[in-house]
Amino acid sequence: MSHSVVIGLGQTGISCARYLTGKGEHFAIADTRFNPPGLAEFEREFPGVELWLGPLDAGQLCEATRLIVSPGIAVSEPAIAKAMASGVPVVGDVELFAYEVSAPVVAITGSNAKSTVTSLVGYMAEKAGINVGVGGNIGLPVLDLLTGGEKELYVLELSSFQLETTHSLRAQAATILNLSADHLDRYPDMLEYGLAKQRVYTGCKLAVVNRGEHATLPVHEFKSDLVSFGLDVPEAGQFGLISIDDRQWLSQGENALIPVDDIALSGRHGQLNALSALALGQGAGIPMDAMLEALKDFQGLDHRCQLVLEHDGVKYINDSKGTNVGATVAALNGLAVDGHIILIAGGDGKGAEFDDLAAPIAEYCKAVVLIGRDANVIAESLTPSTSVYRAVSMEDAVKKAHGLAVSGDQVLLSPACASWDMFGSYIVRGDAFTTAVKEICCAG
Ligand code: UMA
Ligand code: ADP
Repeated sequence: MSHSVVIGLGQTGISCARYLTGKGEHFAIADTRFNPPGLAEFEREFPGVELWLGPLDAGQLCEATRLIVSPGIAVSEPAIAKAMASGVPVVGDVELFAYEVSAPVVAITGSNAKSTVTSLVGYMAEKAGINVGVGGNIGLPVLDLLTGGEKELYVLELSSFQLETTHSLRAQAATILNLSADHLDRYPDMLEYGLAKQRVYTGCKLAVVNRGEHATLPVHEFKSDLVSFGLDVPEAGQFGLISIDDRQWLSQGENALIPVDDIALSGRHGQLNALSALALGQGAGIPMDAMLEALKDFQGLDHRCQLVLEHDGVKYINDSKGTNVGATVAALNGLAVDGHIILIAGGDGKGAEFDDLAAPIAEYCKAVVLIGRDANVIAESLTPSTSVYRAVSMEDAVKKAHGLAVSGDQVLLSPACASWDMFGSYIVRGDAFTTAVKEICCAG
């Protein structure tokens, strides 16, 4: 019997199974793990559906009519690659979503700021009274957005992994917000990683690019509209910053939109994120006045440069979502308090190099407290004059940072690494920081 094979029994796999069941399609599910997270849900919801656990069997996959591959598993995995080579089409959940939607889609990728900008564009649409669905890599599988009827607009955060298996999404507005090293344990080099992200522009109506980062521009032949954002003075039609009577404004060309002091997002990177959201929202037809209202009260998301508390004049900031070097560099530049930051960093570096951390750390940090598996790799990348301390746990790290901090300093958790070597997720890591900060400050 002809059938699709869904690979992966996580959130995506379960959403694909629901979608295929709804369409009355025959399918099987495979997962390389013997006890995948969606197992109990699967057994409850899909009795009778064939399930293959353990190492993928190339023979079985080659007999499928198509493979629907979850983002957590690489399409270069030998059994999948073999099926592909024998002509079996390989798609992902975003591709299935693209077959179904007729409403416009805003597609957002990049190494950092995806979740922030995705939520912000969604919030702008809500402010305008638009019935909007927000999902994707941010945490809600795209196919789950289709339940309950079609929305007027979709705002999707897309990872490079999801884009690899997407061919038909023709976004109304699409962006690569920025590009810095990440996931180099899954890509041979930055070129391949960047090319996966470039797929977001395929067939889009408007490309929104970061004019400060050349790698965000479409590299393939591109005939659609293009608009840029950046922190410099913009040319006509582009988004940027202008000065009026010593006050900085977000602007489109010469058209001043909102003073930077009036937006709730903090830091230079917050301004950049606001500008990209305005460009995307305009491309999707969200009225400007609603977008500007949204900027006044959109505070950002938890675990992204989030103030935990201020104690004895020291600010404790949770940027646990800083999971790569580019994010931590942006957080340091965004806070930009010369010599007053005590940075807690380290974890699983995902194969990255940390050289780009050295300069902003030398400029902004009075000390660095390192945790996790790649602490030594980070320490070796820093300038010799940097004060480096080691900690064995988050509590230990916060204790050391607390001991070093004086009034006017900021203790920043921005690890530049994934959390998996010590914590279940960046959320668990951020919560551990918050708990330790509260306990240590209250005791002290
Ligand atoms: N896995 C196996 N064997 C399999 C299938 C998966 O070992 O056969 C492992 C993967 O290596 C991975 C884990 O299982 O470590 C989860 O993979 P998955 O594809 O089942 O993940 P889902 O639960 O479906 O969640 C995915 C995204 N996860 C990944 O891309 C790893 C979620 O992004 C996303 O929110 C969700 O789909 C809905 O779209 C998470 C993420 O970490 C937040 N994304 C990466 C990032 O942001 O850096 C890309
Ligand atoms: P993503 O979903 O891409 O991981 P998030 O919105 O969750 O992005 O933010 C992740 C981290 O990126 C934040 O913790 C912050 O340190 C950093 N960041 C925020 N804005 C920017 C930006 N414009 N450029 C680079 N890094 C940024």
